[in-house]
Parts: sequence; structure tokens; C-alpha cells
Amino acid sequence: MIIKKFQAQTEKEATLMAKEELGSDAIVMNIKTIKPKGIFSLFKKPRVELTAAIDENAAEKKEAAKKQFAKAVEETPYKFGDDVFASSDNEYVVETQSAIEEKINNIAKLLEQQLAAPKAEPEKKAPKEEEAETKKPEEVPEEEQKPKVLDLIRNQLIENEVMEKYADAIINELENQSENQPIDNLLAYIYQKIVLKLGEVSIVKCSENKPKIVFFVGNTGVGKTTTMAKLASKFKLEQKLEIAMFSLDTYRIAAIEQIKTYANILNTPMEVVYTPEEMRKLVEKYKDCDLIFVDTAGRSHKNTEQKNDLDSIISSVKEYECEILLVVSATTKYSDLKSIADVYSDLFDYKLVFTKLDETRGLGNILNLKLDTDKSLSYVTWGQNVPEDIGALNPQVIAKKLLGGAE
Ligand SMILES: Nc1nc2c(ncn2[C@@H]2O[C@H](COP(=O)(O)OP(=O)(O)OP(=O)(O)O)[C@@H](O)[C@H]2O)c(=O)[nH]1
Ligand SMILES: [Mg+2]
Repeated sequence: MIIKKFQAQTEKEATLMAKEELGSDAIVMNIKTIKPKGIFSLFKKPRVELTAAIDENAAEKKEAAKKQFAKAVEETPYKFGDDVFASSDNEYVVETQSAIEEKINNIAKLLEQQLAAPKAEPEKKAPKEEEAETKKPEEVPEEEQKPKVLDLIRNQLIENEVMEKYADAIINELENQSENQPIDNLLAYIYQKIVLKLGEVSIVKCSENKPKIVFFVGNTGVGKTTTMAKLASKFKLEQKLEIAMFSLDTYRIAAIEQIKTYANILNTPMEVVYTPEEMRKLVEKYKDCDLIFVDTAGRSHKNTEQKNDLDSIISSVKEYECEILLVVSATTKYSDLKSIADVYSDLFDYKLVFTKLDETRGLGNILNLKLDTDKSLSYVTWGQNVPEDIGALNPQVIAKKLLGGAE
């Protein structure tokens, strides 16, 4: 560690001098005002003395941190370009590895700036003889004067609506090892932890035994029909698969019209299903299709009668490979999301689809719900455009956003 003092007229000048001599990795340890002494002191302006320090091995550590970060990205289970919609140009889907790396570096810079911000408060006690000249700081314990990187990261996670208990759990795993760690290292570690916690993403795949049946379930107005139309378009147009669309939404005429419109454009068959018997017959009719997408009526998760109807429809085709996508809106408040997820967990296993990412800033609920339910994450949607605004959830992009790397 090299420690040096710099004197100048202003704090800004002193900082520039320190940066010039010690480099941009230098840390400001103390700033104080020095009153001129002697008989002409009245005519002299006070000067600022800045104490700065630099870790001699900073460059080496930075290089090691970069390597660790690259390794972290490499070792995460989800690889870029794996998803079926890699050609999409949306920020939630396509982020090249180096772009993410760059964003993380930007977050590191941001944190460094925040760390340097309260430098006007002396961090180290000044030597006794100079104490009288120093602006007396308020009686704040030394520990509290120095914001910790981990506190900043924790705040960032909570600001993005990660629940405190999960933000704490992530941070606590690091707390003991954080001493003397460069910011890049800490960020890379936390980023990797979040990516791992989000888990492997599970997208819709055709089964060997045709047809695979995919149900879209969830509360009213969350985007089930739109999401189904987006996926049907993608699979039909990009993967040239044979698709049939069913609707169980017999409550509203408009709902059937909505799917009919999409089915006509896509030139796919569309059927309305009223009973479990009909469901069985219709699946048999379309048994050569790769995928049968089934739209369900929006329902309150508290409505048990409707849920039982759905359960009997799903049970009627259980000899086929079925998949259930629970569609939830990222804008729903967490206590409701949790109760929706719990109610559906009692009925069947499902994967989670998050819609309306474009309507919310905090994506913490994705991590919260994943950790609370341990269900696989699947797709995310970010707008009303069919079919563009959908993609497989990308854990790396979500982790980056949770760490504040969105802008
Ligand atoms: N901003 C935004 N709007 C969306 C998104 N997904 C769907 N919507 C809109 O949300 C509204 C409801 O979408 P639907 O697909 O009809 O929702 P639903 O779950 O089928 O609704 P019900 O069948 O009535 O339960 C429509 O106006 C959609 O365009 C999204 O990702 N972002
Ligand atoms: Mg609908």
C-alpha cells in the first residue's frame, strides 16, 4: 500500500493531482482543510490536504478479477444463443457475453464512485498536532463513515425489489470473504450467485410422442392469450412446426374471437373445448401436430370451481405429454404472486412465464418467486407486439438488471 498526501487550493484539484500520480484506482482516505499559519495568515486562503492510497497490486488484482468474472460467466449453466428466439433483437434476450461484461464493469465503476462520494468526512483520525486545524466531523463512528460495497449492492438488489431476506442471504454468503476484495471480484461473485439461483431455464420443447400439449393458465388479464399467440407464431413461422390452438375460454365470446384471429393469420386449426370428453377427442383429432396450445379462461386463483374444471380437462389427456405454463405479470405485487403460485402448486407442476416486463422497473419478483417456489423459469414477455415481444428468460440479463446494470 502506498499512501501520499496532496495539497491544493480546492478538493477537486487535489483529487486530480492524486489521480494523476497514483492512477484512477487510488482511494481517497482523508481530506482536511489547512489554515495558513504565521503573521500573513489572514491574507492567505486555506488549502486542502488530501490523503490518498493505492494498493500496489491493484493492476494484478484487477486482471485476476476479470479472469474470475469470465470464468463465472462461462460456468453458469445457461449459455447465450441457446434459446429458440436468439434472433430476437430485444434487450432481455440477446446480450452478448462481452456486452454483459462491459455492463458489469460499468456497475463496478458506479459503485466505486459511490464509495468515493463521502470523502469529505475524514476516515482516519488526523495526527494530534493537526487535529485543531481539521474540520471536526460530527460524532459518527468510523465504521459508519465508510459505506461498504456490499451495502451498496444489497441496496441495489432491494431497490429492484429483491426481498430483503434473499438480498441478505446472497450478501451474507460473501460477508466474511469480502475484506480486501476488489469490487469487480465481489460483483462477479454475486452476479454468478444470482444466475445460479435463477436456475436452468426450461423452454417448450416438442416431445418424441406427438402431440405435446401446452396449457396457458393464470389470473385474469395477465397476458395468457397474447403469450400463447406469440409462442405459436414463433414455433410455426421460425421452426415450421405443426400447431393447433384450443380455447377453454368459453366464458367470453371476445376471447374466442381473439384466438380465432391469431389462428387465421397463422393458418393453424383452432377449436373451442367445453368438456373433458371433447378435449380427449380433439387431441386425438390433432395427434399429428407437434404442439397443441391450450388457452384457458382468466380466473381468480381463489375460484376453486374453475380450477377444478381445469384440473379435470388436464387429467383427461394425461396419457399425453403435457406442460403447464403459469403466466404471471411482473407488475403484480409480490404477496399476490406468491399466493397465485401457491394455489396453482397444489394443483399441478408448472413453469413460470413472466409478462409485462416493460411495465415495471424492479425485476426482483422473478428471483423472489423462483426461490420461494423452486419452479423452473421459462419465458418473459415485454410488450404487446405479437410475435416479437417474447423470449426465453435469460438469467444473465436478469442478474445484470438486478445489480443495476440496466442503463
Ligand atoms: N405491456 C404489455 N402488455 C401485454 C403484455 N402481454 C400482454 N399484454 C396486454 O395485456 C392485455 C391482456 O392480454 P391477454 O393476452 O388478453 O391476457 P389474458 O391473460 O389472456 O386475459 P384473460 O383471458 O382476460 O384472462 C392485452 O392488452 C395485451 O396486449 C406484455 O408483455 N406487456
Ligand atoms: Mg385470454
